Amino acid sequence: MSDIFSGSDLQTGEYSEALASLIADLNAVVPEARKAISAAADRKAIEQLRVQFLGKKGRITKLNQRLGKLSGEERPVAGKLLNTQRTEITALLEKRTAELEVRELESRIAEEAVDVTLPGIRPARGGLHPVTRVTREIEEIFRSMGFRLESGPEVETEWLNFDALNMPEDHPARDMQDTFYTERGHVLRTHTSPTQLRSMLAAKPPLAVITTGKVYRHDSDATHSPMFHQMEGFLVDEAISMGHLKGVLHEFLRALYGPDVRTRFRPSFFPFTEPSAEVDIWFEARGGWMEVLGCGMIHPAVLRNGGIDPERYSGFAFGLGIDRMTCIKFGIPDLRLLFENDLRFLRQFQG
Ligand code: 2NL
Repeated sequence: MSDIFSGSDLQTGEYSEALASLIADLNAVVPEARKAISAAADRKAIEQLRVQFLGKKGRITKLNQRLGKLSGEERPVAGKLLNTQRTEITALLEKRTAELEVRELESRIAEEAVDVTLPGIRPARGGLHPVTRVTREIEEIFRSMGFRLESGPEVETEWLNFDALNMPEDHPARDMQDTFYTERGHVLRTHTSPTQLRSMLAAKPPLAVITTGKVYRHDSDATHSPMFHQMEGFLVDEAISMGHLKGVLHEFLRALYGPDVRTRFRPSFFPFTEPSAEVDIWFEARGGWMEVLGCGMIHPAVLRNGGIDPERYSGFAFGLGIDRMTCIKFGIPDLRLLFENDLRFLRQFQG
């Protein structure tokens, strides 16, 4: 509809110079607008074109002002034509705007599209610390033999940590050099034995209990850390002998190191057991015996401190360093590696 004027609207078929030139200009506007609007690339360009053609100082307004120069007869004809052209341009602008909106929406949808067939990002998987793994393994072995697991406080009374275990005031382990003292009469437990005593004091025999946890000693080198992990266990009932001790520990070491493990009991000394022994296992690869735990028959004085009558009951006890056990199991050369939490080290034990 670029040329919609027809002379038949006028009575005479003749019209003025002013009308002729206005009609010519008007008829030129729509094709021009059509071309510009179809080329508009975005809504900002559309807005500029709207101002340029329909705005207060726009092309149509300027043409509108020329109506004043026409005769009363010609004016409505040209006015009608002008309105038609304005409507036409408005429609073109609207159509283009709608097109651009669709295109914008399409490109946004394309941009935001999620390819659900892409493989996901694998979450980093954590793993248990080797000490935790060995702790759980040991706990499970003893649980299967009927021992129950108990835990206790890491700040203990000097009495439970030392005196009750037959380690009197002048015992070398009580030296400030070896033990962390906290408030009066309290220490960071130097072994898990005080928790074992708590178990004795809390229940009557028969008792079969193990304890695992952190213990503290003022010591630090390749084979000693100021905090380390210990596991202890004891069994008290009537007529418990060294034979029961050997049987339980042999079964434990077979479960932990395999059915072919060779064990050796050597006499030793601990203040809280009598007699006392140390247990070695044979390491084929290293061609030697290796000490893995200490044990013995619970000293009668210790049983009494645990509220148990040594005339009626007897029992055995044992203890081992879990960190040392972990190093032996995995061939770790320096105990301190266990406490540095270097992920390059720890990742080797994921599984
Ligand atoms: C070792 C040796 C041992 C015990 C711990 C114990 C506990 C009570 C009574 C008697 Cl309540 N004994 N514990 C006995 C013998 C040895 O540990 O080499 N530990 C790392």
